[in-house]
Amino acid sequence: QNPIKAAAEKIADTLRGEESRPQDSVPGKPGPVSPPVQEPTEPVQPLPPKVDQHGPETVSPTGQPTGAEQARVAQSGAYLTTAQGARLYDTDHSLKAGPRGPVLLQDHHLREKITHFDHERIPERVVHARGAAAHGVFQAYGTATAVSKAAFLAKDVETPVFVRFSTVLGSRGSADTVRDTRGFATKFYTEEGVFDLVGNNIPVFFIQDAIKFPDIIHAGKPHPDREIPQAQSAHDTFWDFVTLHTEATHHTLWNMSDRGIPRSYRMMEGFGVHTFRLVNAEGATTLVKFHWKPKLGVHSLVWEEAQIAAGVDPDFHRRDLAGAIEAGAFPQWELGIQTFPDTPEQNFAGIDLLDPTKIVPEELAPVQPIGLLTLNANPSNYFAETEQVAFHLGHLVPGIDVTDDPLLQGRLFSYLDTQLTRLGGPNFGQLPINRTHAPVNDMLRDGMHQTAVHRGVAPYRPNSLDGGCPFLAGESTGAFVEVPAAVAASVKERKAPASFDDHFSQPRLFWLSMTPTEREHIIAAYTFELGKCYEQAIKERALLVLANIDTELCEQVAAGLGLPAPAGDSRLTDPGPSPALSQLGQTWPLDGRIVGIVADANADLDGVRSVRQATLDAGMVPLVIAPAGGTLGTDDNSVTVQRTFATARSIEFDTIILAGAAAAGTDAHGARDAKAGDTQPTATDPRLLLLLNEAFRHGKAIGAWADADTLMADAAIPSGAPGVIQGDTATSTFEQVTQLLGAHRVWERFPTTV
Ligand code: HDE
Repeated sequence: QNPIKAAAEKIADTLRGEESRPQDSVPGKPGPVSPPVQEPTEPVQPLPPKVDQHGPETVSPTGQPTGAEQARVAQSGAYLTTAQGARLYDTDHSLKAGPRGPVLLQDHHLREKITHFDHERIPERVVHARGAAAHGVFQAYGTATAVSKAAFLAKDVETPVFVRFSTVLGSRGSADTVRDTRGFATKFYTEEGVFDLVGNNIPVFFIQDAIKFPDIIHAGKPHPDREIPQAQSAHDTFWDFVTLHTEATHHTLWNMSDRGIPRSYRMMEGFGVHTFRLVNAEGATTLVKFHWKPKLGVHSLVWEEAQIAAGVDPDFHRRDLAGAIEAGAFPQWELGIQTFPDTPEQNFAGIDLLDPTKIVPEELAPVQPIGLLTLNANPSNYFAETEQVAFHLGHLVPGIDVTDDPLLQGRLFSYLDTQLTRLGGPNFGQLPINRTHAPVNDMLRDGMHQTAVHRGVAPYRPNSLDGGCPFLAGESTGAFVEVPAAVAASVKERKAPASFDDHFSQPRLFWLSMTPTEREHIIAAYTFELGKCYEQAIKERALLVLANIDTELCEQVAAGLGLPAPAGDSRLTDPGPSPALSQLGQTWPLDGRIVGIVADANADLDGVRSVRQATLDAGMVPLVIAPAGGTLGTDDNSVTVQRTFATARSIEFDTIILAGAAAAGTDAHGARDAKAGDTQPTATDPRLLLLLNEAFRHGKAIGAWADADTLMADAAIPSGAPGVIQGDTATSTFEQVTQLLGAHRVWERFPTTV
């Protein structure tokens, strides 16, 4: 058989059938990790779509695949065709008058191919353009039924979800690890219709009124003249605005904290930000704030890592999410609610619940878990799913309603409006990723990109010609009925309530809740960002703002900028800390963490194999790093190299373990310097020293099971430094390193200057 034809048929088979998929490795319900964690970047058969990928219509309510419907629609049959299905025999040459002749206008395939390509792009999101997403399932605990009648919150109900994470400021091709807020938007395909929870990883916002949104975004985006800097807040217009508009102080402080540079989307909290109103089956209402709590804990990069990653691996977060899911280390979050009585004041413990620049400390209103989110499948097509998904706060289900938060109210308008431009018309709800899983019977008709074939003659109500169909539902038949919340009689005016005026007490609460290490990072972040501003007046104004938060913060940043600190504000109060705001001090699961094992041909390869296995057994990913690629050891018992000194950079690893002789630093010379027949050890490869030095400065555990003193000294790692393990055996080294990993970093090494 013709080999090309055979290959084409094989691809077609893969696209067609579930049979070729290994059933035991199909991502399924939340539960034990399956399949065992593997290196995410190793190519895994079958050809796409792979077992970790699903289209929106291939996932059942329980997250199980239901068939490759999506692939069949877009790609059926083994042969390349035109859009009309005519089979093609050549797609490499345009139709010409002779081999050297002019191209003929009648070449439909040429024109169709180029024309479609010319129109492949759609406008990127005006904010949150850069994103990564995954499919999953939400399993309700049933604990919310006392406060909400939403069907998907009832005990053990499983609802398919699609979650898109994003950065706010950067363009679609910008780097993942910039200092910014992250979006955390979740689409629940419930049986009562779609519910979208469109949140961020920071619980407060820059502004209190939607009318200020264009201002903050224009200030944060690149300067309009030269269009620099990309995806950064470290520039004059951003700091100009946030220092003049002091309601931005709280969010800016969170951005300057470690929350602005998450380690992974899997390790971020999510917040609904606004207060929402829940309604139970009896019609009683409760005000709530939504929280997503990651099972892996809340972890961050250090600033130097974030900067290195932006160059070395701009897709750092996107890769991490897809890789973890592909490896079977499914990320999980608990959804929780803080509940508040729905009183006319809409105020709790003196905090205005309609002010989106305020949190309610968890110590005052604990977060009560109501369900578990598991992301268990990667999208099959970035554009069709991640790019075309359209979230909207107005996508509500019975049991969940909005409040009068002026920021929320403006958002209710904005999302539909922007999607009309971005997705080219009013029918984007028919795109597979946006389609509800509930029956639809609307009277919306026609428009650009209409793909539904509506029947009947009477798309209006009342009608008799279609027998009065469709009918109106009532509350007992599942209608979404707005809560008849009272609106205080008032006059029309452009004003904010007096309770929105306090812009500093909660930033101070945040600052006072930080550990010394976290404070050091905040000081460094302000010093960096303001140091990138040109205008002296902006820096001085920023220091005045900081003086209203904390005297030490202001003085330290002023010292870094080389400016006098303005006098501290004598009215600073001590609201007391909220320990829940700090990221430090706990021990967290290790799922999906990356263990770098440095080895060379002379290393203790049995030890390397045992550390690899122990890493896999612990649900982590081992990556062997060697001077050059290929394998180490003899053919029948070799170790595969996954990273070389040229491709490994410390940011990728949560810990570095040096194997046997490699640890001595005598033979870990680079492929770059090595020559065939070398017998004498050469100097240690500077890239290995850099790897170790960076891992050390970034607070990562380092282990070795041979004498590594010289190597450590060469890498400027002080002898006896915390978190540097000199083990006797591979196993004991691994065990000690693992103990340290649970705390995320070796915090005793901070404060440093990174
Ligand atoms: Fe958004 N926001 N936003 N936002 N937002 C958009 O909608 C807007 C705000 C958030 O992955 C846009 O479809 C206004 C707060 C996320 O597709 C746009 C205001 C929070 C995403 C828009 C806000 C968010 C968006 C751009 C002030 C956290 C990405 C493209 C009133 C609670 C969703 C789009 C995705 C996207 C408007 C404030 C979160 C322009 C006017 C507060 C996660 O409609």
